[in-house]
Amino acid sequence: MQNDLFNDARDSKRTDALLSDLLKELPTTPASINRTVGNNLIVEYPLVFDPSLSLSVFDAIDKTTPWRQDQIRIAGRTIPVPRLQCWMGDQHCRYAYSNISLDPVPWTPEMASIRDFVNKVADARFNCVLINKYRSGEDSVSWHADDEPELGPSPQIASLSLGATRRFQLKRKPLLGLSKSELSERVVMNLTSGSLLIMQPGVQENWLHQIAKTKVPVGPRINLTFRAIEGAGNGTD
Ligand SMILES: O=C(O)CCC(=O)C(=O)O
Repeated sequence: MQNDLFNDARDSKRTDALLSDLLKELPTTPASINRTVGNNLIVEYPLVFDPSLSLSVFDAIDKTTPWRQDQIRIAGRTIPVPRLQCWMGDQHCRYAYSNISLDPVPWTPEMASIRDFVNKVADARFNCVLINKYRSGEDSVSWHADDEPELGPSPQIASLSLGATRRFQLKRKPLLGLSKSELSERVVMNLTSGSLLIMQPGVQENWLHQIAKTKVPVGPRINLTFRAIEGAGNGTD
């Protein structure tokens, strides 16, 4: 991906300053749509970054993130996680999921500016972020909830998407007492570049989500899921 917004930025320090200035000027109450899923709420901000800024932010993140190719063990086999990722956050934000245990890399100046912006929009104190890069339609994440114990009993999660549009699907967790029709409910949202979703408390307790593989040719996509790990700082280090 290429764009010209930062062409006058001669070095990376200047690029950070430009990005941080641009983000400070953005409205922190952008247009939003409330989407109810069962008794829970997802607030969708379809365009927090315009297309040109989305491209610039994509490029800045892509260049400055120390991407990792993690491996997971499934049924006795070790396979690469089908996306690149990086766990970034305050010093004490250790995180474990699917048998992967992650120590955070420190905030890059670019990601710290984005975190501050997202914290203002969501009125939150996110102190860590899982950065994912889906290189093509072959990359994916299967059904799961962001409900690890370190996120607390009822986490709020913010998800910012950049690059190719991908389908975000939700289905109910198979909880006792749900009817057949509730269990067959599906919600589908197309996550476009520059959009932000705030999954409010309740969503992770009751719903699973996934980004499925697709055979439709799609370009790369970066997704940031901001989280707060309790007792691990207030999102400012
Ligand atoms: O890429 C997305 O939109 C979702 C990412 C996700 O669910 C996760 O990282 O937990």
